[in-house]
Amino acid sequence: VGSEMCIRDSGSAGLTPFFLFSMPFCIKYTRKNSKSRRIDYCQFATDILEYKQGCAAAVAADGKAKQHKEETPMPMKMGWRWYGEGNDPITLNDIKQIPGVTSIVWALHNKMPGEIWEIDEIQKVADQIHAYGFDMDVVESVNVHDDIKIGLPTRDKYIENYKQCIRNLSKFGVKVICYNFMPIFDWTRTDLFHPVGDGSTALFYQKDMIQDDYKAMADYILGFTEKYHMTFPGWEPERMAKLDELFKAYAPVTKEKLWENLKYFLEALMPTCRECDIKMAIHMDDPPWDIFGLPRLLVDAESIDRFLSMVDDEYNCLTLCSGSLNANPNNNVAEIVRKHCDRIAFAHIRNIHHFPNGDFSEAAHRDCCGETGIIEILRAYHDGGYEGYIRPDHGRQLWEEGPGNCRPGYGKYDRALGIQYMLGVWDLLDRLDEEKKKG
Ligand code: CS2
Ligand code: MN
Repeated sequence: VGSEMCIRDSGSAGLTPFFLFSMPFCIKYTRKNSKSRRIDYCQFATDILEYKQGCAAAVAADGKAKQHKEETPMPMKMGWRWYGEGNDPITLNDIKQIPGVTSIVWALHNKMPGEIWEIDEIQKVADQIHAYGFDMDVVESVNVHDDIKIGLPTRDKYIENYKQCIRNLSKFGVKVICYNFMPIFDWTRTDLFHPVGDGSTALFYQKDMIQDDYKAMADYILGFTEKYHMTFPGWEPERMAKLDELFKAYAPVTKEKLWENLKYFLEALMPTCRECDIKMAIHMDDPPWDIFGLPRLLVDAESIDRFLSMVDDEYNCLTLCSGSLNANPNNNVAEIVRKHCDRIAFAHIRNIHHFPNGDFSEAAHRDCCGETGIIEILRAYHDGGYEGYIRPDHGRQLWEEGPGNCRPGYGKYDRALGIQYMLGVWDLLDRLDEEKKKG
């Protein structure tokens, strides 16, 4: 850029967030206790906690109460993926303070694929989300049972359960269900906290480490989840404990067979989706190529065309994940948006930085931090009059965020920065359109 971005440094490097925040309290209490002039940091910490709890209670008392100007309503709705109370270090109160977020992207994370999500369980989360004035329109994910992907006779039972989930979710106004159809593994990475070079870390994929040893990769991810008492969706320890069995069960499932099984599943669901007005939005495969001999379907423009025409129904939609698709740098995500804007129910925005040897790292959302083309993608959605849901996908881990206090890819800061970047671009596109209309 021609101009340089500066930040005023008051010399508190290393201690920053807590001390900057506690400064006004320090001054106030130092004066009050001027006899001893002792700064009691424990007291300050307690005060801050109480003060923050007070703020949270005020917001929860009236989720709509805002002291700042009402935000301009946008047709596109900004979401934030939240792992639920007690399961996510980020609170709804934290999320409420990010300008522009209206939708909590949620799930019942304790559910195994194939189980029914019961009304009272959904109600509990709904009460929490609604107390803060958010909608709960998008679920990510209702995971699909392996028997459905493999095409076993037992699949019909699990499809019936899935339909019941759809019906139950519709009672709470849910509009979109994000899911994936990847055999065995969800997203796959070789390093969850890889140094980016500026002090932050990000998810990283080292190509030569994902060859034939699926156990080494699974051990790494599961070692992490065990150590830090965190389970990742799609990496349920119960399923992962039976990896060899799973690989055996998937052995006869060729790519064509997997397509057939996906079609069977969706055709069975479509009438219920229509009845309940809920869109099924498939997530792209991540990374978008076969791994460990397992077929992957949603990998490029051609396969997306095939998917949409295979079940040509307005309730059969996409979760278009820019980062998953662009792990293959030949995939032009903006072009796909332009072609299928009306069938994208949910947009994941993530930027990727590629290395010449095929490795890739996740990057900040700012366009020039990676090669995914974030501005072009946003422009494509804007031109298409996109009215669906959008969320920042993975962010980097910043500042004090690290293993143990942060879900990989789902920290607080970089996703909040990403949202402000995306909305900045979007607001400008709105403004340019308005000016064009005025002439
Ligand atoms: C997500 C996916 O964290 C991520 O990479 O985008 O795990 C996504 O939630 C699932 O594939 C959807 O089922
Ligand atoms: Mn995604």
